[in-house]
Amino acid sequence: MATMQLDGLLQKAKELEQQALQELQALSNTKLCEEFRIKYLGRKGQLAQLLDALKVLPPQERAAAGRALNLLKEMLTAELERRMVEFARLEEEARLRAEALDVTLPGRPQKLGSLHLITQVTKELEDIFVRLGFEVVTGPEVETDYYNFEALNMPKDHPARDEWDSFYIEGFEDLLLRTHTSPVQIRVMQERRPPVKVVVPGKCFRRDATDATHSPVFHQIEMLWVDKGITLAHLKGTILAFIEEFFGKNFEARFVGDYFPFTEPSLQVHVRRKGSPRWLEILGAGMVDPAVLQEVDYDPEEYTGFAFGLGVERMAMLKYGVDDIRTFYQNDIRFIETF
Ligand code: FA5
Repeated sequence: MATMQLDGLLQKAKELEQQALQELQALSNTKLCEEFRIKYLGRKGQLAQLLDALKVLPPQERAAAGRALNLLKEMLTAELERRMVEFARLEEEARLRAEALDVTLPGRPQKLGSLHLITQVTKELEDIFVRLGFEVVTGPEVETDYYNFEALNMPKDHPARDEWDSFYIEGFEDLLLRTHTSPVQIRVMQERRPPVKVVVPGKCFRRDATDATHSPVFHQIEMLWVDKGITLAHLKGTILAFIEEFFGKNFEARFVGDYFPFTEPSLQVHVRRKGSPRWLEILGAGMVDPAVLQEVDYDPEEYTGFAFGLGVERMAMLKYGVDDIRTFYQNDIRFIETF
């Protein structure tokens, strides 16, 4: 009985060998090789099933049959491996051929991007201020109530806060998107002793109704100069100098009285193209209020200073004849490519 089983098993092994070798010859790619491996050599494959059947043989026969099956397994594995390597090489070659770049083809020019007009104008203004001896610094766009209002002489119930209708951060009643770049004045003065001479470019956010000259997100450049003996004459001289440098001789400026809790006196500046009936307000300015200097432990008896915050979009509108501030944000490629 046992001999019958041995014979039967060896016969099956022979058939398996013939069939497997035939299939091996027919293989044509690595995917089929893998299917072959699973079918014959896998954990539940045909050879494994034969090896399993060894268990019923008496021990003395089991060894000889086991050796024969293992030899068969080694032979098929080696043969399969040889074919796998061959197909892998062919497939890699085909892939490289398919991905090959023809470096002799003529080039197709790609359009380069350019800086947005607002970025260009910000850089142009920064350059002017750097030439006038100012250092460029930046501050956070998400601010605390303290820096945006309180340290600028606007306690919680101050009516001037209504001027800057704010976006608060949900869940943090003390945090808001800064409504102007002035909070950076405080941050800088807290860190440094005078003289301080800085400009601060950055985004500002207000719940302003959108119209031709107002956007809920816009850009300001803040300027602050604190030292001994700074007067209103420095303020006017600096403003007139950078306006002429930026706009050239075809524009004119006028100073108009204003009110800011953190400057005294305060004023605003309007600019127009000479001959145009329309003035546009470009900045708010003033002499730094003594209360603000005290807040950062500067002695107002010893030091004075001036500051202003100018609207970058408004500067760009005037210089480049853009009638509506919304044009900057509509991303019309014809507008963007003009500059
Ligand atoms: C201020 O923001 C003050 N922090 C300026 C300042 C700084 C005064 C330092 C004194 C000392 P005001 O709200 O006026 O001021 O804004 C200044 C400029 O920002 C305006 O003249 C205008 O050019 C621009 N601006 C204000 N709101 C908008 C808006 N919604 N869209 C576009 N530009 C704006």
